[in-house]
Amino acid sequence: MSSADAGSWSASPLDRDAPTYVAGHRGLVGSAVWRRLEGEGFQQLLGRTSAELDLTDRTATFDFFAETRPRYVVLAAAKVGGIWANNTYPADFLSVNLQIQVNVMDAALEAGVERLLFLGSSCIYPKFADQPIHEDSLLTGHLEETNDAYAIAKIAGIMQVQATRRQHGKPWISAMPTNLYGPGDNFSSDTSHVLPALIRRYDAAAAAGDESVVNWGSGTPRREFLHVDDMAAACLHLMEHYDGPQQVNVGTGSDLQIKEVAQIVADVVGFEGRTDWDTSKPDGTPRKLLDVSRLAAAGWTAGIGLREGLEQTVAWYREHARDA
Ligand code: GFB
Repeated sequence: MSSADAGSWSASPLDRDAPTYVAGHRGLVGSAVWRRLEGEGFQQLLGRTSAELDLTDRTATFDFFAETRPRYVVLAAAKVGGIWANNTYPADFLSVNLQIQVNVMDAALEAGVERLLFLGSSCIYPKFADQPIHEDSLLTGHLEETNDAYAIAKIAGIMQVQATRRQHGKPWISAMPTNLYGPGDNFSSDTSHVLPALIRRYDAAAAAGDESVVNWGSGTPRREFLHVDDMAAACLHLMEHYDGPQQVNVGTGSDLQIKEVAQIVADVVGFEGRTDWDTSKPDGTPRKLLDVSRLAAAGWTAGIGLREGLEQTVAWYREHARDA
């Protein structure tokens, strides 16, 4: 996969009056992108819920593009989940994500979409990649087993962007976010990522006056967490400044151990009891800190600190999702 061509960076503003489709606009990332674009004055945002448009339905997807003719697309629609969901339903994660990506990108090509941003995940990189992980690490080693199927789907998406650039000359791009969190996340206890799971667990334990909680794994893996509003800002920055085949990492540049993160969540929700660890649950990859120097050199860095972001997310959870 081409890594030698790191692309070019220059200001190339998007037209705020152009029809712009946010695929997955009800999800964690898509809803944040929608808010960001709305705030930036985009006048013709297009969104469809999965009930209105099933993106695994190729004919329906092509019909939607033919009808609405978007000029720009942010491809944030995906089947996502935490370590347990990825490990338990690998065939679904592979198949559904491949179908969504292929249908949206093929339909976007046929409809003449000018600029498209494909969103992947930091799990595309090898399990034991050098840290922090540079974009050049892609396909240099074996993947982490708990999410290899999802990762392969995302790698295929990067390749479809690169192939479309090569064969059709489209300036489409890909971004690879680190672990994301924020308002609108999935807070279910089994299928969610670690932060929403910890928020739900510690918040419930604090409310019930429990003495202890049990988290998954050893607590020793390290993870990097980016607030989804920062991610949305990075998406727009990339679409307006980047043109190249290589995927661009998006993160904060720093990580911490899961047990440290758990302590912060406990503090934020006001839980003062004990934390135990269930080591029969998988740890996943030991570390995946992204090298974000390319994006930083192009003038974008994350602005929301983890504690601040968590306080805001806990407030959102209590208002919107706790009783769901
Ligand atoms: O966020 P998470 O599910 O995903 O888990 P990954 C991160 C770490 O938190 C793992 C631990 O070491 C988990 O064992 N953990 C502790 C918990 N308690 C919990 C809990 O209650 N729930 C969860 N979910 N984790 C995912 C990939 O990997 O990251 C996806 O499976 C995707 O493909 C996503 O790339 C961003 O960071 O391990």
